[in-house]
Amino acid sequence: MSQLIKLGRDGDVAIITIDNPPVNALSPGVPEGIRSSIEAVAKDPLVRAVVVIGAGSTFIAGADIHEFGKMTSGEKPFGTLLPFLLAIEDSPKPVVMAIHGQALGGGLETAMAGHYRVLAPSAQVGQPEVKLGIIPGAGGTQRLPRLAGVAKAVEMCAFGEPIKAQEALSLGIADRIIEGDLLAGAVALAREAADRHAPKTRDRNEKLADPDPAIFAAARDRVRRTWRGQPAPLAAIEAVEASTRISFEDGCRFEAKLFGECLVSPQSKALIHAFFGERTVNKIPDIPKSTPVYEIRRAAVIGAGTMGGGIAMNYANAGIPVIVKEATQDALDRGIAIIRKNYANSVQKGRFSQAYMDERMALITPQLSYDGFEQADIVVEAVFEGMALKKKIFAEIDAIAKPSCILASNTSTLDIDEIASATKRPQMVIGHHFFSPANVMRLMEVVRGKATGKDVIATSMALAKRFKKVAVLAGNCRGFIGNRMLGPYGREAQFLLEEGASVEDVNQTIYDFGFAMGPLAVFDLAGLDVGWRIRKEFKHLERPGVRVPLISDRLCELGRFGQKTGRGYSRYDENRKPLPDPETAPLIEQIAREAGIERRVIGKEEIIDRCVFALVNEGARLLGEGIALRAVDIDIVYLYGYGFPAWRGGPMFYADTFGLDRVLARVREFEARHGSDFWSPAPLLEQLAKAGRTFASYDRVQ
Ligand code: T1G
Repeated sequence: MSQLIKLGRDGDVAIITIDNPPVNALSPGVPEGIRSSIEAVAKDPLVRAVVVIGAGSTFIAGADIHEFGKMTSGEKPFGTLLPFLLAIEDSPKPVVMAIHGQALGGGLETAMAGHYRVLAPSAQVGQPEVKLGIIPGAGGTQRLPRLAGVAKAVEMCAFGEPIKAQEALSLGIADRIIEGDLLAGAVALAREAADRHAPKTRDRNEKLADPDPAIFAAARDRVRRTWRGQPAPLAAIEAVEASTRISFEDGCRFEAKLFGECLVSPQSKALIHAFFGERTVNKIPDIPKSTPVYEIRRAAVIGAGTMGGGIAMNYANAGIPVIVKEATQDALDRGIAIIRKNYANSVQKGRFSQAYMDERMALITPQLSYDGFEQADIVVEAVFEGMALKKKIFAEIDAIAKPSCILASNTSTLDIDEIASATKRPQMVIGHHFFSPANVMRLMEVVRGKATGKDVIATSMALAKRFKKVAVLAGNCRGFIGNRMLGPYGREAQFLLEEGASVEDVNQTIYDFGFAMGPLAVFDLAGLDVGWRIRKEFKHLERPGVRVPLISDRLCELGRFGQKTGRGYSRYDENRKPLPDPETAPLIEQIAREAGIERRVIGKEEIIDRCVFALVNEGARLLGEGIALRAVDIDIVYLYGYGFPAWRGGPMFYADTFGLDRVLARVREFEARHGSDFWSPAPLLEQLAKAGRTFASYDRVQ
């Protein structure tokens, strides 16, 4: 019997315990162990019923995702869990599934093969496979509609969100919710059911009759609007729809076919890369899990602007009392009003209750002084992006804050070491770069200065988890990872305009590539004046005679800052809907003429390659410099901070898929045409391409 499965007894009820930490995935040995246990107790006359339960924090979190790569690379054959589940369903003795934590993917499929399911009140069940670019592959699209009905099964399989225990009970997925001792409750039901006929989910067809075709049409429409470029959700709908037309066995065969097609798709490979990437970025080679962290019980934020307000909400949402300091009463009132409005919007949308909002607001203390800062465990500076002002503030808080207080800056571009030089505790200074809106965007760049302590970094990574954010560690350079790469990306978008592409061409092409928004639309959203101020701050770094993008500055000189002024690259109506601006194209033609730039017809492929490979080339450069620990860290930054399509895996993964030799050839082409000031290939890109290697292989040796 595999060590992963333990077989015990409680009188006449057999207890099968799955013990495969950390999440009881259906790794090799687990399905086999459960099956042989079921078959063993079937022959045991003293056993009248069976309970299956997970050890540790959860039931089964699904198939072992690590195994998929081996299947798609041909290292191991496509396995199927179907016979294992039929063995459970056909057990002569009733099988009760006892679920705590999560039953996800193959975990819910296993549970549904049982005859009864009991849930702990906090348990969740779901079919999240589409988030990995696949569909349920072990009968989930056939058994779930039989238990929960067609409409809910379509929603759960096509969109992948888990549901809570109460809803599972009301839908018929769960038979009971057990308050208190889950195992005891499961054993009790098993004993009750021992002499009853055990209902097989596959035979329960009553909920499949006459489904409303609108269910499928509405789901397909929603997929087209919200899951662009991803085939898996449509495949999931097709599979559930099939369950209403064909037999269970044929339905499982059809599901397995669609599952196989999805698993080998580039989208699935990219999404599985992103799944593990999100977990890898947490691991910092020289900062072991045992590194001590500071306890963060009280916080203070300086600046109640867009960023400061959002940052304060993160602390309040994590239950940490937070002071918000501003320089003037007006600014403070404006900032607090925005925080209150953000919470009220969420209450209105039913995301949480008024009571929850009131509790959060009560944790936020607005003020104009530094009173109370001496008790803070962390102070976050979120003021205007100017070095002089930041250094003045860091010197002030350094003098007030207690020695163990972490001093963090939300700067998005400035030198953390120079900011730290304004204090006597550079080891306590770190960058916490949030993304706007800071209470929504999941990414947090944690910027390590040369003196930043490992305990301060470990504390910051742990704090990000409390904020439910994905934190990526970045080295200290101008713009860190994300914004440093955004520079060349934005440059190329503007150069493409100067050379002949239209604003709509560039935005639509990059949108169709899969980004949440085109680059010029993003700049209009963020406000062109933000970049304009930063460029002025770094004017002294411009290289004489080297071409610089001209359009954004010209638009700003005309007061066109983007959405906030109703005009930027595009014009915006009262609902902030972008519209082509008839004055933009002639203005760009004039700028190009004045600069002697020849204009030509530019195709979609060039727009994509110049924007995306500008990201890749700069990414390879900062990876080679060690600013990013791994290529996957760069991918996660772009997925969670810059709207890069997850189903393409991130810029570095995309480059690997495209082939680094072809990427290098394209970069060299652009270098020949546009000069090495912009397109000299990053040494690491050249090195890996020449060696026929990938960024992923580079990560493996890091
Ligand atoms: N397979 C392999 N490893 C897994 C795993 C899985 N299914 N789930 C988690 N891990 C690893 C993860 O990489 C991390 O490793 C550690 O466990 C802790 O995870 C047949 C085909 C369950 C909600 O999509 O959503 O079933 O970094 O940090 O925040 O139809 O993990 O420590 O080395 O995320 O507490 C469907 C995926 C699979 C669920 C827990 N299942 N997992 O979150 O911990 S496809 C899923 C999660 C399938 C069937 C199909 C979350 C979690 P490391 P963690 P957490």
